[in-house]
Amino acid sequence: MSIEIPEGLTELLQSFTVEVLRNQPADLLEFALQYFTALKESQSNDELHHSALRPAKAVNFIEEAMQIDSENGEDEEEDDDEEEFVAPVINRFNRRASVCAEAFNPDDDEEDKEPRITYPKTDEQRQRLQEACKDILLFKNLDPEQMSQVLDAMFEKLVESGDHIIDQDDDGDNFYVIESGTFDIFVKTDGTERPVGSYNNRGSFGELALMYNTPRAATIIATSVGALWCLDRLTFRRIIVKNNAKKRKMYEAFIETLPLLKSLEASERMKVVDVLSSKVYSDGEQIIAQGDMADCFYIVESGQVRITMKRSRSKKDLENGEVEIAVCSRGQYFGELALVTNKPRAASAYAVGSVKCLVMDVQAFERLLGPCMDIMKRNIANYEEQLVALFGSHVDIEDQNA
Ligand code: 1OR
Ligand code: 1OR
Repeated sequence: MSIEIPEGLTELLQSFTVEVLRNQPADLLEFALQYFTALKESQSNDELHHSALRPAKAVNFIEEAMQIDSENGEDEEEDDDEEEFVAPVINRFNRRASVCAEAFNPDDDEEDKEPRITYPKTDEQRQRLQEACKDILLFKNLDPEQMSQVLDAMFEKLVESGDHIIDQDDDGDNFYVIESGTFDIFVKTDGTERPVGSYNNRGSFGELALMYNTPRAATIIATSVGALWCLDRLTFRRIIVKNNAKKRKMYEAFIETLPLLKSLEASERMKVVDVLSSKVYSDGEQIIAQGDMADCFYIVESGQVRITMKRSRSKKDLENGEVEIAVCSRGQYFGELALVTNKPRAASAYAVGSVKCLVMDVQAFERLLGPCMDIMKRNIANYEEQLVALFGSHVDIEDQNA
């Protein structure tokens, strides 16, 4: 007995299976319903426009990334056969039929339709990549599916000392995560370029041009051999910028209430939200260790944070161990002192109960919180006074690290 397989059945089921595996839906039936409804709709639309289902084009994703904000929506025809693939079925869950160059609208909550980029990686590469990305603040609020898409899309770039990774005023192509190496940051103002900071074997850069569609705001030059992980503009915008839109909605009201940020314009406060990420700590967990080098600034979102100092060497009557010197609660900040003074952490910080903090890296702190420096410096001056009151004699904050 021979059973005829209807034309298209295999492709249809294959595409559906691929989407199921990619999306891992909790409710398979519901997913199927949505999938086939969307498929039917897209077919009807296509018929309406007299365009039959046809192979979509794969793209050089990096080039596409560069085109995202251009007005040219007709770049569907690429000649490179090697980069061509046959789109299984047009559907709204994954691939769109053509590569069009519309600007990304982060408020667009529709299921994303962008092509997914995957650079195959060995286990060893993936492990290194995960290690490099584990403390990247911009990735902290991503859900596991978004994070896995980001990791898939990243590719490795080895650099030599002296390489210009980014030149100020260029267009933005990639976001970079540092796996290893040291990098200097230069900013040009009025034609004069000056060093404003550096990265030392950790951190990330290159987010601003991609987030705000602006020219590169600084030049980044490698000062050693190094390895970077790059994330193309398109994936960055599709995932990180979309996530930022959610973050803005979540934190806008809270950020408005912070006395520290009062001197910032509303738009500057939103930029602060863009670079903040939320970190959760469990009861007793150490957030900051006295004496460590500093690279983050913290605002308490919920719970309480205990600030402690090690026993002063100059006072014999204190017990060995740590003395509580302050408690920070919702809306208060900590971890600014080491960033302002460029010294190691003056105290330790521990979660009391479950704690949520908004965290910002040192470069963003310096870039965005300049106008808030007066408030912080006034508080720092108070620390010195409190130190005298608590320890009974004048002890310089720096001595605490000895
Ligand atoms: P980008 O896409 O503009 C250059 O490309 C990158 O340098 C930028 O994103 C940031 O990730 C990074 N001002 C501007 N960009 C900076 C700065 C910075 N530091 C790092 N980048 N400032 C220095 C703060 C330590 C402010 C200087 C006035
Ligand atoms: P950091 O970067 O040095 C520890 O990391 C943080 O604890 C520090 O920034 C401050 O944000 C925070 N002295 C020093 N650091 C303090 C103090 C403090 N209070 C909070 N921090 N005080 C004087 C010492 C007795 C405060 C007394 C209320």
